Amino acid sequence: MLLSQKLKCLNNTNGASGAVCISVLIFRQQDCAMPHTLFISDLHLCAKQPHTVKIFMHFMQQIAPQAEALYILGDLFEFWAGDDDLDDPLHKQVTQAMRTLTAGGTRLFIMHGNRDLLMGKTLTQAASATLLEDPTLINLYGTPTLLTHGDALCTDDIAYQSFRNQVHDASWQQSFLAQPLAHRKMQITQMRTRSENEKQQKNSAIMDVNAESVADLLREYNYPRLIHGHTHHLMHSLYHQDGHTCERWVLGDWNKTGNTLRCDILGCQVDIFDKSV
Ligand code: LP5
Ligand code: MN
Repeated sequence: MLLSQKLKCLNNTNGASGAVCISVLIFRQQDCAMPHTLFISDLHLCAKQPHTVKIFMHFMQQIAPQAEALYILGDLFEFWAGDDDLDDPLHKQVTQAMRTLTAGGTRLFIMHGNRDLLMGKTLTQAASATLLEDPTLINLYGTPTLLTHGDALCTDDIAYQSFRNQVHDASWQQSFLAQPLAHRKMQITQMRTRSENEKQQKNSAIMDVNAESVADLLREYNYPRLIHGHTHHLMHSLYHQDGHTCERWVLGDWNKTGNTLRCDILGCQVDIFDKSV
């Protein structure tokens, strides 16, 4: 059974960026015939969360094959320690599901998140996927659409941005990847613990996107529709920027349910689903 959620948005009357959104839960038949593209992010797949893995497999086998293309906008995995971890049973299962999807004709694109920024060519080849730069501008059924993970927009989170600069440094990545896999995993566990501790000290506004950073990005890319994840705040809003109105879709994380943004020539909508047992 597919549970679908539509987000209806009302424009802000004060002309500020953003909009007021209400969510309406509905049941509906998927219009499988309409060519469409799917977007997901923040699944944080790991062996310790088998339910989420089951939902992902359901999604890959039943929902994604109906799409022309699937874009995974970061944090597919809880963490990615390097492409030499492809033999891990979960990683094998995921890459196999991806290969099956692309063999069926659905194009697959993957973008780095902050958890899996070390995904490389060996993984994308094993998955028959294309690795995207962050951000990437696409033409989505005639609408210019900018895709980003979203963490780069959280510019109020100074501690995170400084961590981000460090781990995005190519030589830092090289020396990290030169260490044994088990050692890397241990360090990542330490980073995760420290990150979770620090997040508890931060207020939630700091960990959200900065409105000015969003505005700058929209301006830089000539006012596209924006789709991103990372904050886990599933929502749709309208940005009124320099006389332009730009749609902004934020993807949700996966846990007990999965969610996907489904876009076609008529527009986008969110679908929320669990695994039909
Ligand atoms: O991911 P999420 O949403 O929980 O939190 C993020 C930010 N945290 C992170 C840290 C990652 O979770 C750690 C795991 C990364 C794995 C892959 C990296 C491989 C690195 C090697 C590459 C060369 O991204 C969190 C934000 C939050 O989003 C919201 O935006 O607030 O940021 C932090 O918590 C960062 C901390 O404030 C500062 C950095 C702590 C880590 C320090 C590492 C110390 C090294 C110890 C081991 C050697
Ligand atoms: Mn993220």
